[in-house]
Amino acid sequence: MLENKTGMIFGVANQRSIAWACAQACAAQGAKLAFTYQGERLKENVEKLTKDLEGALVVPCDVTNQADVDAAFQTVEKEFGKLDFLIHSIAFAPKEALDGEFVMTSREAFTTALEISAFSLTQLALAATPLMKDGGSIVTMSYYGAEKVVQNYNVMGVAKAALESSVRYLAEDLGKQNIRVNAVSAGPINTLSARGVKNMGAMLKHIAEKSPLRRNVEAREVGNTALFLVSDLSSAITGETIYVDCGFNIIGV
Ligand code: 0WD
Repeated sequence: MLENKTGMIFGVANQRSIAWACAQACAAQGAKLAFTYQGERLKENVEKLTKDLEGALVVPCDVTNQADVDAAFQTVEKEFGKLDFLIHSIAFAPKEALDGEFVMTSREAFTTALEISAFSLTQLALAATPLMKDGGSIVTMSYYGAEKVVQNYNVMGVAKAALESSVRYLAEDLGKQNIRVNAVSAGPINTLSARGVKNMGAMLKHIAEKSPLRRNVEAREVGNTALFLVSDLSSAITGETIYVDCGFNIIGV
């Protein structure tokens, strides 16, 4: 499905990362992939995970550093010549902001969370556009806390609301170049980032009881949806937020 396509994947931290599930789904369909890692602490993880993927590139990229972003895209242009898709699976908020009341969010925590978790999509979309010569597809990861209050999700919910809105504005801007932009709103999955959210265990239990499918989503299922969105099977879908949450979002009382 993705033979002769090249993709860039942001946000692999370890084998549990949603980005890694996306990478596995895309690699299995023949995509050639470039991975970015944030800082030296994650370099070894990403290199080990990707060592058996033929032709995979691994480049550093902390999105708070524009020089890193520029260098990463230059390397991809040099090695791959073009880009067909980009998967953005990055988020961060200081730990203290993910506990207690939202009203206590500091200016610094707000700015950091919004910069890394929301602005980075626009930043990466702008850098990717010149490489998407035959059109392209950009996918990001969101969460239900963007639209409803989820205890302790706090400023990350506000960042995800900004992210989902950015998806719509980017879809309009880039549609003229046949570049599609979509979000996947994933149900909670026990990853490194998720462990930063308090009461994750209780949340997983609640969803397993209340969602229509009576279970939690697996990273593999989010990866498969990302694969659909970067493939030509979704060629008329842009600006959307697609739920991959075992149906939890449709439930009222
Ligand atoms: O329940 C979940 N796990 C859900 C996650 C449900 C719904 C959505 N998501 C979202 C997250 O908010 C995020 O946007 O999916 C995305 C991926 O999250 P993940 O796979 O759950 O978490 P993780 O494996 O930790 O990957 C996120 C990575 C970072 O990992 P750590 O944990 O080291 O912060 O985002 C990257 C980093 O690799 N990251 C950055 N990358 C570049 N520059 C930066 C940065 N400044 N900051 C964080």
